[in-house]
Amino acid sequence: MLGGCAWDAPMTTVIPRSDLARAILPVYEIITWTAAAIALVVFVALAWILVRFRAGTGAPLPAQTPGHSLLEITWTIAPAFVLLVIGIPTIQVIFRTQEPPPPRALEVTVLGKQWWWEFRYPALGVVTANELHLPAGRPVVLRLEGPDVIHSFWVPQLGGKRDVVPGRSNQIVLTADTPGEYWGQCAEFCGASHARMGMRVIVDAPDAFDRWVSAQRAPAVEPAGPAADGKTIYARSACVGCHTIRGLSAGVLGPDLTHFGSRTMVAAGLLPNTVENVAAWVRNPAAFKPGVKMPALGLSDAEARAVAVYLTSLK
Ligand code: HEC
Ligand SMILES: [Cu+2]
Repeated sequence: MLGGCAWDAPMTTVIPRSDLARAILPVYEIITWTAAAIALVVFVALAWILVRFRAGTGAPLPAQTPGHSLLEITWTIAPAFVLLVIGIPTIQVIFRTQEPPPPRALEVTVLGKQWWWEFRYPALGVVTANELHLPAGRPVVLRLEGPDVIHSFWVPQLGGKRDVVPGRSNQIVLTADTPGEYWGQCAEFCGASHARMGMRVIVDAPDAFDRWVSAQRAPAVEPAGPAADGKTIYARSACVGCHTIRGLSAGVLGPDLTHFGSRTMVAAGLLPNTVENVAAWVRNPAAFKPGVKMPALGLSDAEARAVAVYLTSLK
């Protein structure tokens, strides 16, 4: 209960920041308060019965009541009433959360992979990973797909979780309303590093979103100075088989790194995107994520650092 009272809680469900989350919140409140009221009645009654009817050892069997119509009717009707109170708003909101996207909705394909997220904007020609940018005030439809196992897309302040099922396309339709940064997390156990499959959603004001899109569409910057050495090392290492940097490599097993330096975090919300963290990650990814699908490639500290300087320069 004390944990629930934390004020600085980026994964709160009770401060909604999208139309979808605002639609779901009242159901959560109704269920919480109904359950709290019932728990109060049950525990007070239990405590009272325990104290009032306490009998020592050897006390005779109390009077037995075989069948009591009034009691039985009451405890049938009361729960049915509770189910109605919970069920009616729940069903209304379930239909609300399944609405088809409006025609002007921005489409984003969300791919859940062990243990990171890929975001593709087919109409904009943008591919990125782990940080989803959305324009405030515009409806979006997130098409959830996955190549490996079942994951679940969950950004509490933007709405309820929804499973990402291989071979199926689930979708979430929402309009984020407040620019800001929101934390998300895979919410369906998907293997060793499930707990480290986080993400960030960055909701931008519309003009900031347009600027982000043009920056993402631009080709990767040409590095100068130490970053140029990093590029050479990257280009001759196995990195190119798994990662895309447009104009340089076209791997698809790992995140697109064309604009890696524009992301705030490394490895699905795990570490701040600094040269030190990227170098440490490239040296030994498994130290950060058990079971990770990126091997350690035996780069020296100096090589890893040069690669990190290069990658973080790709704004
Ligand atoms: C066998 C495929 C493979 C190879 C080879 C590989 N990677 Fe990766 N890489 C991945 C995968 C998969 C991830 C996602 C890991 C995760 O977050 O769970 C990843 C993640 C990363 C990330 C973090 C990306 C982000 O958005 O957070 C960086 C940076 C990175 N790799 C750099 C490199 C560099 C540099 C090399 C070469 C020295 C390399 N990788 C070689 C598969 C690979
Ligand atoms: Cu998971």
